[in-house]
Amino acid sequence: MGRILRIGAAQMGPIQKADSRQAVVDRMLDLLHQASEHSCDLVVYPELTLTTFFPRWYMTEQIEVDTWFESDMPNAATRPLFERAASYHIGLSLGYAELTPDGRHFNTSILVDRSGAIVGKYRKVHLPGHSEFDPKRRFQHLEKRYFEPGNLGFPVWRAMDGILGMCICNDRRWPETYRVMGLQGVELIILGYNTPAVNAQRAAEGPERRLFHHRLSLQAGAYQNSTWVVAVAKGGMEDGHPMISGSIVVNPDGEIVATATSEGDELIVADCDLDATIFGKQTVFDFERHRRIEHYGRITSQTGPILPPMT
Ligand code: CDT
Repeated sequence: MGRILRIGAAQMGPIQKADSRQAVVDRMLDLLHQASEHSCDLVVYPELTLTTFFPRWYMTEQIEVDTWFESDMPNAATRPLFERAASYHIGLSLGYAELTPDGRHFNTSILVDRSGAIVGKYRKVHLPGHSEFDPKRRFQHLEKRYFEPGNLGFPVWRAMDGILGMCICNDRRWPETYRVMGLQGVELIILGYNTPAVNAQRAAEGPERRLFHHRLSLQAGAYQNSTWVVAVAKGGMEDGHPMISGSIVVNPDGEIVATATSEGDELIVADCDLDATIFGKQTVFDFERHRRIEHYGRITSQTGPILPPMT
């Protein structure tokens, strides 16, 4: 029979600058209701679910920046979501901009259990983009300006009868993300993303190429660690900026088993058998038997490449 976790990947369409948290939560509640009708166990929402992708805007006043952040979670806007999910007995995960009591800023996601309690928190480690206005780009990507790198590592949690982990958007492009969780036995990785549909520094790189890299990263990460991966977009045309959608669920063989078909709010449902991770973890990716850590030192001792000397 296996350990089936029925996932609702709750893709969101665009959220405009002027949209209120309340309006966004109403849309999230609609998706949650659909998930309850499909008997989902866990609903996954995107990165920075509650607002537009504000790092595309250059801001100089911290007071303005902080309007995009949440000081509490749940808070007045999101409490109805937590309460409704608990009443349905459904777990959830969502991303938001976190402002801590001591004034620190993180790009964060949380895992909430079926009772409405937060059981896990992850803070985005790989922050893409830049920290100062860059006139050479077609648009800005100022995550390095508004967030500091996550300080919690890549933890996993025993939840929902499985071992679950989280990462956020750009993290999905880095093999280290999956492997650190793989080394803790992760069975299902959930993540949200906001990915511009064009490369700000290379106009020829459009949505097809971007979707290819998105799927390539997720499928490789799933296969090489024998884990499920659930990736959920906030996509569509946001404040005049196109973003890819393409939410998918990938099985531990690296195959895509569910895909969003729209660029709007859409729930995709997939039964993830966590026992399907076992075969890969006991054979080709049995880390204990096959990894050769004596050759991996550079992975943690070096950041950029060191080229061989010229002869
Ligand atoms: N939100 C986020 O991390 N977006 C980045 C865009 C960087 S451009 C490759 C992403 O990796 O999708």
